[in-house]
Order: sequence, then structure tokens, then C-alpha cells
Amino acid sequence: MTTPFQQAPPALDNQYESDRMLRSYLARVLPAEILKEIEPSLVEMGRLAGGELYQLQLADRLNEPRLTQWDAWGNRIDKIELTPLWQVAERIAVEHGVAATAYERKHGSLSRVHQCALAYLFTPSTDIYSCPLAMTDGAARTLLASGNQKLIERAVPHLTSREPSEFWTAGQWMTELTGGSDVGLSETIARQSDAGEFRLYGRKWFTSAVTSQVALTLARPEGNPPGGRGLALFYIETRDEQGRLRDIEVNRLKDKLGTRKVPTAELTLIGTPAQLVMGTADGVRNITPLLNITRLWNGISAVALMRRGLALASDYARKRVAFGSTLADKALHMDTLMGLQAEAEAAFHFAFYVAELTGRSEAGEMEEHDAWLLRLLTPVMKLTTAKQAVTVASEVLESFGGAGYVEDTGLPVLLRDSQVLPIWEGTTNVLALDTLRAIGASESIAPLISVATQIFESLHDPHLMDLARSALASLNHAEAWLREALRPERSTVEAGARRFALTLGRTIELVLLIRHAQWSQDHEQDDRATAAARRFSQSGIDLIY
Ligand code: MFK
Repeated sequence: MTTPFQQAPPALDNQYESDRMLRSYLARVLPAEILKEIEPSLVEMGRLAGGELYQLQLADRLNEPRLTQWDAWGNRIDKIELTPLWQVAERIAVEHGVAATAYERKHGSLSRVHQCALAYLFTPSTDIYSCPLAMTDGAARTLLASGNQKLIERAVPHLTSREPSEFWTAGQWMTELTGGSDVGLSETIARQSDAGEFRLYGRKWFTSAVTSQVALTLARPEGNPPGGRGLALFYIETRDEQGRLRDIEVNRLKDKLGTRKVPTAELTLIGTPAQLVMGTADGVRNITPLLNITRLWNGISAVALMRRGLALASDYARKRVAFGSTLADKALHMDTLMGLQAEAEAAFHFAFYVAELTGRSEAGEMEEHDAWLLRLLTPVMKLTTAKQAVTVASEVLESFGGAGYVEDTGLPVLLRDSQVLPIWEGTTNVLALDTLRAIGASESIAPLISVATQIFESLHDPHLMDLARSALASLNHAEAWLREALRPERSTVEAGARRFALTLGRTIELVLLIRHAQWSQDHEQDDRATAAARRFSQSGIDLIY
């Protein structure tokens, strides 16, 4: 009797050790002694992500956070229980400094790269525990930028702690019924008592971490004008000494397509005590450091999910036999995966480049020109990598055939979780308009073209030099389009903003991939990044017509 066919599932190994893309990148950007010092932390996170955490994630698949609004005796309690995976994820994140590393700054500006590498390894096995970490990181950065010494001393040590009993997460409560994008329409009112204390009244419609100990939110002090400038930035401590929510009601948890472990809630603030962070106006502007950090996390999460999909698909390709051989032996299957690898690799270099710039900005190592670049590239990177994550996740599922469409393989969640990335933290179109805002009065991307030109000066591989010429042509085309579109009599700039921003994003990805490919040829005698650059260059770079 023949043994019935049994398909072996995909498996993960140490997710740091097997990541050529990450290891090669770190070898380029980190001095050898720093890499040696931090590598044990990455090996350990890679081990957890491919081992215990991944197993726990699979076992936790059907669990979701639970809201209990009332106790047996009629008291409003609004208690939210997180799933076992998230409880473990929080402890691991804290002990391994997935947020704290950026603030300890043991390696100056490069600590941000170290932190992002930890986040990249950690994220895909924790069903987006990166969400509360992103907001915690963003809140710490925003408070530090505010100069509010009292709040900095009170909250930042908790937000950046490595001790689970001391650690606080932060929420970012911006979205209201009036809109997630047009935040200036917010209706929450801040009422000041005679003693000068503020209480907030209003409904928050999409608050991603109501289990957090603190939150940053926006509200309009009574008498302030409408719009974003009339809002003020407030700091809330969500619970009293007994652990009860402070005049906050949790109406329900959101029934979302993905990120199902994230306890996203609708809240009513019914006189919640709050403290001003910096002034009684300009709330939108004052919360932007938080937005920029969570947009960086969004990009790191996008590349992390792409990498996870490809790790599973590659392993499966070596195991799955059809039409007489493994999928790994089939030219068409491997060609398909190579196209996805090229997307992931290009996105990876962009997200980590923005991490490098962010680190330099935080360490005060930035000139005006670099600050402009960071401001411009943060939304461009977020919107570009988020779109790539959805495309790659969809193809990854298809590469498993029917198994990719079946829930208990644990694969469909990759697509559902990726789909949030172009939506939250600014949709593609909102960020395309933000790109124009970031370009500002100069109405030119000339400094970006200079950066690319400078990067290309060190190229000597003729194929890469060819690709560089096409990247420069694409940037010059974008510059010409911008000048033309901004002419007052044409004003076609808004309609073209998404194509413009995606062209910038994909071209910068190509530029960064070319740079890394040359380095990898020279220092590792490896031409896989070159192959990725060639493939990526043929996958739609210039989207302006
Ligand atoms: C996986 C990890 C991801 C983490 C997940 C966290 C989950 C959290 C779920 C959520 O809460 S998602 C909700 C996030 N919401 C958004 O991202 C809002 C999207 N909308 C925008 O970004 C709009 O562009 C914006 C609200 C900022 C527009 O509002 P306004 O009132 O029209 O702003 P305005 O007047 O253009 O800008 C006010 C000031 O801020 C200006 O500066 P000035 O006052 O000096 O002129 C702008 O230049 C500045 N500004 C705006 N965006 C900026 C910025 N500055 C720096 N960086 C930015 N990004």
C-alpha cells in the first residue's frame, strides 16, 4: 500500500541569520565593531521570530482581544483582555528594547537603525504588536520635541523602559467621526476649570491602543477657532491608581479586516483629565513628530511583512512537488518569486534609509538639506512601501495556490495585515499631497537629484551605470512634470500627485538598490542585489505620463 500524500508546511529558520538582505545592509552601514556588538541581539530576535514567537502566533490565530463593558454587578469596567500572543509580545519587546534602543543611543544615530532592525525581525511574528510600539516611540519623540520638561520626566522613562513592570505604551488618539485624514475637523472640546485644569469631551473613532497607560490626543480648547491650528495637543494618563479608566468609555472594539489582535476602539471622552503638551493651539503641527515616527514604523512593518511572506514562500517552494519537480526547480515559479524579492529589496533599502536619516536628525547630526530630505522622504517612503506590501502579500498567497487562501495555514493574515499599511497613518493620496507640502516653496526636487547624482559617482559596474542613467531620467522627468503642473494656468498638480509621489518613491528605491548592489559586488562578491536592481528597474519606475 502506498503512503498517502502529505504536504509539509512551510517553516521558518532563524529570521536574522537567513536574511541576506538585512545582513548585507548592516554590514555596509554599520562600522564592524558596532555590528559585532549588536549582532547577538539580532540573532536572538531572529531566533524568537522564527521559533517560539512564530509557533505562538500560529497557536493564537483564532484569539482576539475581548472587551467587557460591565461587571456582574452593573459597574462599567470597560476591561480589555489582550490575547496570549500579545501578552508575550509586549514582554519580549520591552526586554529586547524594541522601542528603547532608539533612545538609549548607545551607538549614536545608528541606534535608530539597530532599533528598526529589531522591529523588522519582531513585527511579523507578533500580529502587529508594532502598532503600540510605534505609537509609544512616537509619543516619546513628540514629548521630547515639545520641551515640556514636566511631561518628559514623568512619561519618557516609562515609554523607553526595558523593565516590563515600569513600561508604558502610548496611544495616538487622533481620528474622529469627522475624518481620519482631515484632522482639523476634530470636534473634541477641551474645557478648562477655574483652577486651570483641562477636561476633554468628545468621541474618538479609531484609537489603536486603548490598553495604553498614556495617550496623545487633539482637542479644541473652548473658544479656539476651527481647523488644525485651533486644536491643541494633550497628554492623557488613561487610568487612575485603581486601574479604572479616567472618564473614558469604550463603546466597542472595531471589527476590522486585519490587525485583529490590535484592540482598536471607539471611545467617548466624558470629561477626561488632560494636560497641555505645548501651548493651546497648533495641535496638528505639534503632533507631527508622532506621525513621522509612526510612518517610519509603517515602512519598516511593510518590509518586514514582505520578508516574512517571501521566507515562507521560498521554503515552501523547496518542499512542494508538482508536475514532477519542486516549485524551486520551476523557472516560472522562481521568476515570479524573484520579482517579489526585487520589490521587497528595493522597499527595504528605502525604509532603512529613512531610519538612517531619522537617527541623524534625532542625534542632531543634520544639516538643513538633510532635514528637507527626511521631511520629503518620510511620506514618500510610507506610501510607496505600503503599496508594495499589499502587492507582494497578494502574490505570496497565490504562490501557495489554494493553501494561501485557507485560514488555518496562517497565510491569509499576511494580506489582511498588509492592507492596513496604505490606509492608516495617512492614505496614499493624503501622503501624496503631503509630499507636495514637504517640497514646499522651492517647488523643486533638485536637492534629491543631487543626492542621487552623488550616490552614482562611485559606480563602476556598467550595468548598474545604465540603471543609474534611467533612474536619473526618471527624477528629471518628475522635476519637469512638477514645474509644468505647478504653472498657475495648468494647476494639474493635485490630480498627478500620487503618480508623482510613487515615481519619486520607486526611483529613490532604485537609486538606493543600485548603491547597495555596487557595494555588495565589491565587498561580498555577491551579485544578487544587482539582479534585484535590474529586475526592479523594469517593474514600473516612472509612473508619470
Ligand atoms: C505598523 C505601525 C504603524 C502604527 C500604527 C498606529 C495606528 C494608529 C491609528 C491611527 O491613529 S491612524 C491616524 C493617523 N492620522 C493621520 O496620519 C492623519 C492623516 N492626515 C494628514 O496627515 C494630514 O496631512 C494633516 C492632518 C496633517 C493635515 O492637517 P491640516 O490641519 O490641514 O494641516 P496643515 O495646516 O497642512 O499643517 C499644519 C502644520 O503641520 C503645517 O506647518 P505650519 O503650521 O508651520 O505651516 C504643516 O507643514 C505641518 N505638517 C503637516 N504634516 C507634517 C507637518 N510637519 C512635519 N511633518 C508632517 N508630516
